[in-house]
Amino acid sequence: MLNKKIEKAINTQINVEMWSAYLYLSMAAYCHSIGQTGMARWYEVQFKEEQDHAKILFNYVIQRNGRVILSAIDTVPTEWKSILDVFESTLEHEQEITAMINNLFALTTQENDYATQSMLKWFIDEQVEEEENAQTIIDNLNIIKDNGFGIYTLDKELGARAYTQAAPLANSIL
Ligand code: OFO
Repeated sequence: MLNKKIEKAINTQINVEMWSAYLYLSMAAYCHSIGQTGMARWYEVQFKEEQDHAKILFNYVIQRNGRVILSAIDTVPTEWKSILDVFESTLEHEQEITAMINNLFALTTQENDYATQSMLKWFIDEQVEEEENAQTIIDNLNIIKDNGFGIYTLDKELGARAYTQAAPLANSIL
């Protein structure tokens, strides 16, 4: 049985992951609007990954005989100043998510909920990757600056990103 405090915190996190998915879909739309189809594709993969994160938490609550409560997804930004701005916003967002996952992990320590703590380890590792991915693209953009060929090449490279279902969802219908 899932501790009620933890259940509530995971439900909040499910909503945040769905908001993240919506945010990245909005970023994909922005990239399409400025003709960066490879970058849009990168964000479309990100959109799917965020849904996976929500699904992992959804499955976990059910598995522990808890109750999933879905709530409204807030509106998301729709405009950014530049390609660099959109990726900087991504990094900032991921840093906020890392802090939320850390708080959730801290709560499991406080509540002696070791099963939830174990499940959250996947998210802790995932956040390292999420921040690294955004930082690497920002570093590349800072080198490229306004170089058209550089932007073109980066767009092609990011467009090659493929979606892979998150490992904890293996054998899950969701
Ligand atoms: Fe779910 O990790 Fe990004 O937001």
